Amino acid sequence: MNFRNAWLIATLLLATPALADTVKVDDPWVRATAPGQKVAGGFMTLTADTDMTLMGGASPVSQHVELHFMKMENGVMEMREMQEIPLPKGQAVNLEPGGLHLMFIGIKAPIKPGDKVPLTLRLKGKDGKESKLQVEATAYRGKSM
Ligand SMILES: [Cu+2]
Repeated sequence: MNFRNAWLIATLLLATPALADTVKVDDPWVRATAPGQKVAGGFMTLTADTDMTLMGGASPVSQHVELHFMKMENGVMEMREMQEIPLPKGQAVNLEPGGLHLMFIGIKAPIKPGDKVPLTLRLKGKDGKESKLQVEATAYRGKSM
């Protein structure tokens, strides 16, 4: 997806009043890790029914869960941490390999294919109210976009 457009739309929608605070999570998955691997990417599609912001996450399988994005810059793939990811009302935001994603940092034990990985997403509504969303992500060794 085009991140620049996503940010622009998020800005344009700021004037819309908030009604409910729910986020639909589609196809959450985590990339299974090789022995000794300390990080893993987490992916899913998030659709908020009102303007929301993804503030971060937590999981028992890792020390931290960070928000990241990958971007080609001068032919080099760069990964950066984001403080938050806007979830504009009604718009599917894809967390996917090569784009926005969650990063499990400090994996405590190898994540095997088929494992169910519990994940808590931290969300913020437009009124500033924070909420948590429980997600169960399935582990795959590799999965196409
Ligand atoms: Cu990352």
